[in-house]
Parts: sequence; structure tokens; C-alpha cells
Amino acid sequence: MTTGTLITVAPTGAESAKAEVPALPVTLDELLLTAKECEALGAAVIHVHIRDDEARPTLDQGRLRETVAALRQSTDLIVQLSSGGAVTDPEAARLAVLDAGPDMASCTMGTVNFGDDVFLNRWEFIVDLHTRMQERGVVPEYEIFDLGHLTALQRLLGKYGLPHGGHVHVDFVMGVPGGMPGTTATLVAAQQMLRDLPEGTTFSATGIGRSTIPVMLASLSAGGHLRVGMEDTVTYAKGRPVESNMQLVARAVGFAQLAQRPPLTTTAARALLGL
Ligand code: KMH
Ligand code: ZN
Repeated sequence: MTTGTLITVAPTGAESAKAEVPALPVTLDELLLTAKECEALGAAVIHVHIRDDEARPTLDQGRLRETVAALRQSTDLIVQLSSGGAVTDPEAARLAVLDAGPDMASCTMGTVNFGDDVFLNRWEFIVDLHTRMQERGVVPEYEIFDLGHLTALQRLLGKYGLPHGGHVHVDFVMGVPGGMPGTTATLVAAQQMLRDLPEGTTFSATGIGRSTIPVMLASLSAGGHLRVGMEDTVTYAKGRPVESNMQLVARAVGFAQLAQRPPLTTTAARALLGL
């Protein structure tokens, strides 16, 4: 059944440098302003990576807690912390993200080449993350960078049970150099594989870089949801840098409305995700 569209904004990420992308929100004030404006436009979830005073990616526990509290105070957005961090972050710090008490956290379902780097996600680490989220009542978003990650998710749920809240939501992260391509054919293949997951499993999709628009259109037509933001793309169109996350959310909302699948409110999004 096709519903409205869950729109997630991923405003910062861990990969772009503030010096090269001045519009990237890296301070708490910049993040809060972005969050409020994106919520007003139609975003319901915020996928959060934070930076330190030098704008470098950090998983500092104090800053994470402060960020979760501030987002809750200023917005009604569902706060999803990244447990992926940066490719250099150690597993212990990635697991400790859950201590900051987010509504949701990402849980990447396997290792993937990540440009010239490797985004390492060992099976035992995934199991640890999944079971700790169950214990703490944090709802996962399973990040799928390659089709085999869906098979790993099927195995995870079969062995360790459903996530907190009982609903399974995945995010297809497409077009990472080293992962699955950001094409309609691949999105359809990934969607077909959801048949092996619990009934009612929902998906979002995001296309990295120039695959943003094809993936957005494919996801909307396939009944999927959308993630957009400067974590995933910093170019709005050929030769035009993204001006702000709001510009990307506004475009996603426009496409969703054209598809007659308007943005879900934060209340409807909570119901959908089992929060
Ligand atoms: N920054 C990437 C290495 C996540 O947030 O969970 C991992 C990432 C996925 O962004
Ligand atoms: Zn992320």
C-alpha cells in the first residue's frame, strides 16, 4: 500500500570538509537552524553526524547528548544518530553512540568499500549493535549499501529477532563507489529482496552524488521513502553547489507532492516506524 513519504534529512555526514563546503552545518547552532527549517519544509527524521570545534567528525559523548537534547527541545523531528561515524572511528565509540539516548540509530548491515577507504562492519559488531538497540529501546534504520546486506539482515532478524517496536525499516544507500549503483534497476532488485524480510518492511533510498535524482524518482514510484541531504550530495545540478540542506529537502518535498505522496508528519512517521 502506498502511503505518504517519509523524508529524512542527513545534513552533515562525516566526509565533506567545511573548508570545501561552507554551507555544511557543523556547529550545534547551524545544525539546529537546519533541523528547524527542514522540519518546517516536511522532513520528519534527522540523521545526525556531529563535528568538533575544528569541524572534524567526532563521536564525543558529551556533544552527542547535548545534540540529542537540543534537537528534542527545538524540534519534533525523530532523532537518528549515526552509529557509522567516520571510517576511522573505532567500534567501541560507535557502540557508545547509543548511550546518548537517540530515538533511532543507523545500523549498517555489512562491510563495503567506501571510495578509497573501507567502511568496516563485522558480523559480531552488527549483532552487538542490533541487540543493544533492542535492550535500550532504540529503533534501528538498517543501512544497505549493497544487495548482500539484505541477506545479512534476513540472517540477523532470523537469529536475534525483530528490532524494538517490531517494525523493520531499511535505507538503501546507493551510488557509493564500492557499493551498489544508484539506478532504477538496482532499486527494484533491492525492493524485490525485501520479500524475504518481515511483512510490512519499509524502505527509504538515497542516491549519492549524481545518482540523487534517479534514486529519488525510482523510490517514489516504487512506494519507497526518501533520504536527502548534504551528507549524500553537495551538488544540486551540474556546476551548481548545494546552497543548503533546505534546498534539497524542498526539492524532495516537491517530487513527493508531484507523486501524490506528500510528506508524512512527524506523528505519522513515528507511527510508521514503530516509535
Ligand atoms: N560515514 C560513513 C562511513 C551511517 O551514518 O551509519 C558511514 C555512514 C553510515 O554515514
Ligand atoms: Zn551517516
